[in-house]
Amino acid sequence: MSKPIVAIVGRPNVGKSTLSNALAGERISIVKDTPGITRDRIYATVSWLDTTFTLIDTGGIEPDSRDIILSQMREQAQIAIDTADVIIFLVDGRSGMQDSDQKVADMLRRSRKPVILTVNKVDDQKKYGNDVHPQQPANQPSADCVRE
Ligand SMILES: Nc1nc2c(ncn2[C@@H]2O[C@H](COP(=O)(O)OP(=O)(O)OP(=O)(O)O)[C@@H](O)[C@H]2O)c(=O)[nH]1
Ligand SMILES: [Mg+2]
Repeated sequence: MSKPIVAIVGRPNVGKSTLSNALAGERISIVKDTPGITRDRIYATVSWLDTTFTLIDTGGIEPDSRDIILSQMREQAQIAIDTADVIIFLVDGRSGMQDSDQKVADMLRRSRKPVILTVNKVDDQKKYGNDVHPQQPANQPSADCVRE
């Protein structure tokens, strides 16, 4: 049986490639604090817990742009959506919900595929506190939010 396909989709700069690299365990995608860095579809085979799957990192979707490059990136992301068995819809918890997130959500709804909404950039423990970081029993170190 062929491996299931998981696509990471979202608007630009939300951290799709960072998550993709973390899941793949290697730097397969370029990460930069500039929107529009990933332009194509980037594939990796990932083993996570007991499952092996194909992961696709996609370019950020700019839903309304008529710019030729941005519309080609949107087409590439649509191909990933069409190919995927499951879609990780990545959003940025720091910037909050944007109009383009809603438009990406509409695209994903139309796909009728299973979608996992995933909120990224919530690693600031002071800001997000126990909303996202499980409380640790006293004198036990927290290991859930270590970043390089
Ligand atoms: N604080 C924080 N920053 C993050 C996190 N994930 C990604 N970033 C930063 O966000 C910026 C964009 O990350 P990318 O992974 O390149 O984002 P992307 O969605 O692939 O961007 P495009 O390919 O341009 O659409 C980089 O500066 C990352 O270091 C996170 O969980 N927390
Ligand atoms: Mg990227």
